[in-house]
Amino acid sequence: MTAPKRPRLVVLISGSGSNLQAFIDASQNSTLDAEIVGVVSNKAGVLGLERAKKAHIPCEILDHREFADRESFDAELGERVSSYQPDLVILAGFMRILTPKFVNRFAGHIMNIHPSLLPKYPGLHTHQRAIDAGDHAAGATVHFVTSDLDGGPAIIQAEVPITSGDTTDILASRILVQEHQIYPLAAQWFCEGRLTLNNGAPHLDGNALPETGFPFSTANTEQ
Ligand code: NHR
Ligand code: GAR
Repeated sequence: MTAPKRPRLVVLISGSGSNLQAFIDASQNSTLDAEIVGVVSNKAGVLGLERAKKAHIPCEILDHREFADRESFDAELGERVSSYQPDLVILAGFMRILTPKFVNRFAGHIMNIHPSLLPKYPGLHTHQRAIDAGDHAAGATVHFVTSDLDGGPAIIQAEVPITSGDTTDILASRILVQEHQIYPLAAQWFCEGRLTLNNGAPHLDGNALPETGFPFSTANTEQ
């Protein structure tokens, strides 16, 4: 019997790629039944590219600074991504806002992970903003990407405490532990066909997800 074709993932990065590593690990230990067929970074020299090379994943650099504008960068990025024929595009610490044209090209097939409890703190500097606001909790949210920045429909969300004395670095690493759990899980749901978009609303096993996504329990993953 031939095994069914594994879904094809393309991962876009800009930095250290620890979420990319979580996907590599999950696909190697079969908690994610998908193949990472390509990695594209808009920055040269980042650790994420080394992680891809080590896992023998084709990777390339597309420097946004070499393009006249966002439209022309996104047009080329779209071509590169399409060339891998992906079933799902994963933004993993990818730091360039994508044009509606790019997003529409892969509509329903792009996910992002954002380090906040969306709808709180879309955009940048989320950890500092949560600490400055005196919040007692922070977290991460996986969502489908739309042209509404960090505003696409949520899939899964994990919460962590903020404790007194937390710096942005401490908080960021506490959140990253959760990111590495929930992001490959969301992708696996998608790859299994359990996660669907019905008129823009994410459903898991046919049931509409809450506005803030599936509430991931940290009970058995806390360190
Ligand atoms: N694109 C669209 N259309 N929709 C989303 O939801 C997106 C997106 C592109 C990236 C990730 C997002 C995050 O999770 C993301 C979601 C970059 C910026 C940003 O301001 C904001 C949000 C996100 C990513 N980028 C600056 C820009 O001018 C550059 C900042 C830099 O290079 O350091 O693109 O946080
Ligand atoms: C992660 O915390 C991710 O949620 C965040 O950047 C980090 C990337 O880490 N994403 C954004 O802020 C997107 N604008 P990684 O490169 O180690 O996966």
